[in-house]
Amino acid sequence: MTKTSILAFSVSLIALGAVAEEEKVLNIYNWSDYIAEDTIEKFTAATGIEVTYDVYDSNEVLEAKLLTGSTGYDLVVPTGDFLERQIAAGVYMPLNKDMLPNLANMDEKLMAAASSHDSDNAHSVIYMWGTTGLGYNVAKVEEVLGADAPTDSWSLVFDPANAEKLKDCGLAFMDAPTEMFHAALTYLGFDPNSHEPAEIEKATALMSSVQPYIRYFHSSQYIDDLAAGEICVIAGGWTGDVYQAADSAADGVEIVYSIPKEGALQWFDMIAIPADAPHPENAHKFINFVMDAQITADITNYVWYANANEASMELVDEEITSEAGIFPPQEVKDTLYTATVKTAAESRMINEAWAKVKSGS
Ligand code: N2P
Repeated sequence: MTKTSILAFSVSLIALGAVAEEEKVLNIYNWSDYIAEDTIEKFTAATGIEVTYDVYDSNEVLEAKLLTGSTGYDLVVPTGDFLERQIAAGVYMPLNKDMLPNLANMDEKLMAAASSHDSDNAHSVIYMWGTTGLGYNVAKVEEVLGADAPTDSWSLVFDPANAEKLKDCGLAFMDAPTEMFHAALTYLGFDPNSHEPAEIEKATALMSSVQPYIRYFHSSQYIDDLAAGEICVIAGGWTGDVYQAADSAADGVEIVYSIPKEGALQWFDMIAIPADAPHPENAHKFINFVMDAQITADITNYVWYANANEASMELVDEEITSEAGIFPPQEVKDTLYTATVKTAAESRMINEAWAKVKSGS
C-alpha cells in the first residue's frame, strides 16, 4: 500500500468504527421522577446498551451545563422554550428520522404545536407534557382557610393574607424562576410572557411580599413532603409530580392538583441529543424505544404525566386518562398559555429578580 492508500484505509476504518461499533453505552440526563421503574432495564435487555441515568429538576441548571458543553450526555429533556433557545445556540444535532420509525405513533397535532419551538421537529420529540399549577392537601388547607379556600386561584399563594395562614402547615414554592414569574404575571393580569421591566418588578414585589411565609424553594422535594403531610401547598407544582404525591400519600390524606382559573402554563418536555453527544446512535435507539406505544404508556402510568403518543393512549390507565388535571377539557385548555422564548438578557433579568425574591431582599 502507498502512504496515501494506507491513510485512506485507516480513515475509512475509523468512519466505519464510529458508525458500526459505537460502544454499548448511553448517558441520559432527565428530570427526576420522570420514567417508569423498568424502562431502562427493558431498554438494556432489548439492545445490550448500558445506561447511566442522571437527574435534575431545573431547566436553568440543565441549560447552564449544556451551554458550557462537553457534558458527556447523549440525551437530555429540556422544556420547549428552553430547547428553542438552545437550538439557536447550536446545542443539538438534527435527528436522523430514518432511525425513528416509531415517530409514526406520535400525535400529529401535539408535535405540530411543539414545532413552534423546533421547526419541523428537526431536533426533538415530545417526551411528556403537562401544566404548572397548584398542589394542595385538601384537609389542611380547609383547616386554615375554610371550606371556600380559593384552591382554584393563584390567590391561594400570592395573596399575602392566604399565604400567611398557610405558613404553619407548609407553603412551598418551586425553584423555577421562569415559571414562577409566568404565574405571578398571570395573577397580576399581565401577559405571562411579559418581559417589561416594570411588570417584572411588580411580580417581584408580589412574590417578595409572600416570601416570609414560604417554607422552602425547591422543585422536587414537594412530592414526598405533600405525601407525608409535611407541607400543605406547592405553588407552581407540575401535574404528574402532584399526582405522584397524591398516589403515594398515606390513607386518608387527599392531595389534589388544580389548574388556576386565571390561567396556567402548558409545557412540552422534549427529548433531544446534544451536538457533542458521544453515543448519538444509541441515543436514537433510545428515542425510538420510548416512542413505542407500550413503553410510553408504561411511563405515563407510572409518572402520571400526559404523553404525546397517540398509539399509546389505549394502553394508558383510565384513572389517568379520566383526570381533568392531566388531560384538561377544552374549556380549561382555553385558559392555558405556552411560554415564548426569552433572550439571554431577559432571562438574566428574571433570574436576578428571582434571587431577590428568594433572599427576601
Ligand atoms: C418531572 C418534572 C417534569 C416537569 N418530575 C418539568 N417540565
